[in-house]
Amino acid sequence: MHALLAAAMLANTAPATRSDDIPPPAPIGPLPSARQLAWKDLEYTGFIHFGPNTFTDKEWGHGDEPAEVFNPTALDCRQWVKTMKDAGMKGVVITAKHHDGFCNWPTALSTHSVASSPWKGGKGDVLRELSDACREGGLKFGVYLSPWDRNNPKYGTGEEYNEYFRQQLREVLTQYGPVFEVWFDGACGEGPNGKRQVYDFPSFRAVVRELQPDAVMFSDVGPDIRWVGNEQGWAGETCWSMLKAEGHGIGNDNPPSTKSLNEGDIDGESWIPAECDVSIRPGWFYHAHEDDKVKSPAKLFDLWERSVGHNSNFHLNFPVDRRGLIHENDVAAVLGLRALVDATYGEGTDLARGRTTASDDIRGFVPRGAHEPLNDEPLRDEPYGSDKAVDGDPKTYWATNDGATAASIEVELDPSKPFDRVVLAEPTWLGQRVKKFRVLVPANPSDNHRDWVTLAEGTTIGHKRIVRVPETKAKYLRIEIVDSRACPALNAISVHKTKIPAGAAAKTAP
Ligand code: FUL
Repeated sequence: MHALLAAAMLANTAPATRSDDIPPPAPIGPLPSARQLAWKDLEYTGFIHFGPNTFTDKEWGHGDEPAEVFNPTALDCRQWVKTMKDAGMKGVVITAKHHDGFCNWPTALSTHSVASSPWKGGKGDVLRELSDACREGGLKFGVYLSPWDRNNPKYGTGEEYNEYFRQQLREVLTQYGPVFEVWFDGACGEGPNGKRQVYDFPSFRAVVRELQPDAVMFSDVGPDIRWVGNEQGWAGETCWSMLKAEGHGIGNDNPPSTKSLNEGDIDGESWIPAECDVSIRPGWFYHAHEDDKVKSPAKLFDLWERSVGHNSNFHLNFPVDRRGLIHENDVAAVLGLRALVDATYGEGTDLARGRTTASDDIRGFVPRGAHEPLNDEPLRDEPYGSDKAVDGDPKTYWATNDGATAASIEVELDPSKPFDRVVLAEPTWLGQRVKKFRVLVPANPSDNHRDWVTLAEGTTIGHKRIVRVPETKAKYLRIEIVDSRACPALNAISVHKTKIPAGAAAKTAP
């Protein structure tokens, strides 16, 4: 008999004491805002780099490129939106303005924009077309507005440029409907007059909060989402949503190490989760010579698992081409990723869903070391029972009693079905709690399950933690929370088998 079950049945000959009104665990700060929680649930979003660089083969335009170079022949934002929707993305952020200062919308504040280009006789507006296509297709719309502007003569003048930038923000945040994310790049180079600008970020942020209060702001240090410390698309194995942001800024006064951005800080005073931005090609902008350098579906799957599965969001860039389309090779790669994600994590793949569970600590039971009995019906409706971790509902969760910093939960599996991924999730509205965990299976199914072998050890969990384990078949899966900042809770445990075609195995190294 299952060891925990056996102990549970002995210990629970009489029903455990229970309360009819068991309070939830107290949250442990810092805590996420509603807008941060909503953004985290998106998990996977698109990024678009498009502008004069697309036509001049540059990554950083100098700002002196004539607007005439911008002339897509077949721009179709519906094709972008369809590609991203089909890929499983939930939103898109477009470079409204990159460092070259060219505006993809007909701004009233500068002549360096689509209005001076030959595209649509100067009557075009990329932000209009994309935001309309997003609304039509059900994708969230976001903007990247580069503070570094190598074209505008006001750049480097101080308050005059800061006011220009705020006015630009007002244009892009008032004319195109709801904006879910505003992306502030940290670059601060020289402008057309050879001067650098001192950005007034507090005032930029105030404009965003005023005009789009639900939008999250990205920058190196948030305030809502942080840069993950690399542009390769992966977060640390340890990844806290907390960051020591105080005393640090954007660009040169970043938090001191990429470690802090990449892994977060357990003692960070601010809740600023990471976004993993990466391009599907080597460059952010389109270069024909990179048509054969598009990341493979297996590589993208590796990054998807190490971003979404490392308590971060995956923000994947498409360098839109000179036609104004997402290139066929990029479309094929991203749909290939979708197929891999669906085959592994899609509907019907979870081998733990609805299975029998047990735990040595259930919130609301008098802490007496008793185990929850399996299949004991009167206990199955416990609000924080272990079954809540496998019910497929992210709002319900298994939770332990106050004061606990360690606890175990077990799931009975079908031993005929192999698995190589275990996914764990915390109800992060209560704060990020778990510091260390182990994934175990019985050493020998016939020895009454008293000996366990460790398949994997980990640190943080957060919104979603994908744990790669050797391919295994087992009758029981045991998750041990070894240490936690406050009594542990899990709202999901799921178990999966990857379906990656032979020869396309994902690398695990960064
Ligand atoms: C960087 C920029 O300098 C790149 O051009 C690109 O936009 C990337 C997403 O952010 O810092």
